Amino acid sequence: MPTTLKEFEGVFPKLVADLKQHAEQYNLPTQALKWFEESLYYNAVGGKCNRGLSVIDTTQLLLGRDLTQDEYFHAAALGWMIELLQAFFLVSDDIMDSSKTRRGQPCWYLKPGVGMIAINDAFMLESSIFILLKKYFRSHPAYIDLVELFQEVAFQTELGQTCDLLTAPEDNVDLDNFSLEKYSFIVIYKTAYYSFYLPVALAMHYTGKASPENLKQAENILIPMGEYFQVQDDYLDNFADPETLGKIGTDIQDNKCSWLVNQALKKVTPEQRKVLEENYGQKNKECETRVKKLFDELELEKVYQEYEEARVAEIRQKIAAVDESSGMKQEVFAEFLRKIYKRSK
Ligand code: DMA
Ligand code: MG
Ligand code: MG
Ligand code: MG
Repeated sequence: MPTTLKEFEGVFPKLVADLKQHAEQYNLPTQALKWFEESLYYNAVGGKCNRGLSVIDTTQLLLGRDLTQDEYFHAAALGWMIELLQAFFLVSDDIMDSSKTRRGQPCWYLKPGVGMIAINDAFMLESSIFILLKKYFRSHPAYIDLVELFQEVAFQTELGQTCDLLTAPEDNVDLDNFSLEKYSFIVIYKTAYYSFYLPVALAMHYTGKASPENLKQAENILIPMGEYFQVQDDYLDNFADPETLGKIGTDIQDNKCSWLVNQALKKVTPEQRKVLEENYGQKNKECETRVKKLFDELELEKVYQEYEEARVAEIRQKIAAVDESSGMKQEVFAEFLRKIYKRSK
């Protein structure tokens, strides 16, 4: 049975207490300690936690049995470390994307009294990962692999964010700059590694099943799954109800090389392309509305639904071809796919 969000969230207060205790050794002022705690709860909790939950589910599937209390805690701790990594990325991503809301509340940097302190808070969220890793995994045989994995995946994500931002200059809208090749690079790096490969790879290291072959096999399935997930994110940015999604879309105004604009460019007439040239990437509500209207005219919703079915069929085929003799389990990937298929938030 997959674990529940409630059970997973039940572990977080213990980890916050650990982090506070670690900080307290430096006798920092109470105000700073409270600030750190508030940032941890505000930024790491309140999402779907698919990444964190997947570490636990994968650990259970790889061991082929229920987890002991101690194993559950350790798998959950690794899961929360991904959620902390995600919090670090989201706090900074929302500043860079000029977003307004996240998980149904104001973005952290927009909270009164926070502002650009959020940048330092993002760094603290990242550092928290390594404090917890050391506390709970220092004597685990895979300790150094776990540390290196977090460091490498963080670097990969930052590379993706670099390309995401560089293909979306604020002052220069040039549709020729976009392409599906660039898009694919951006989303594999900014999203797929940390959201899909990382949870499964962590569970593989934790359970001692991280042979190079198993890791490669996992990567071959999880990277396409992560690409599909970011296509969903781009689709929802424009087509979802912000109430349900918990965030207000920014991709059109931000001039992003999103999946939708790339699909639009494949279908536009010269006149429609002109509309896109004049209205995409403008920090202006009317221009945004005009682009949204064009996306409707081009029936991008339908294009998306076709993409979704084709992509999911492909991923299912890859899953069915996984050789289980080396200890890998098809269900690891099937369960992950189930969590995101046809998601609306
Ligand atoms: C998400 O890209 C990537 C990272 C590393 C946070 P995004 O800006 O499309 O995410 P969101 O739509 O959640 O702001
Ligand atoms: Mg964003
Ligand atoms: Mg972004
Ligand atoms: Mg997005």
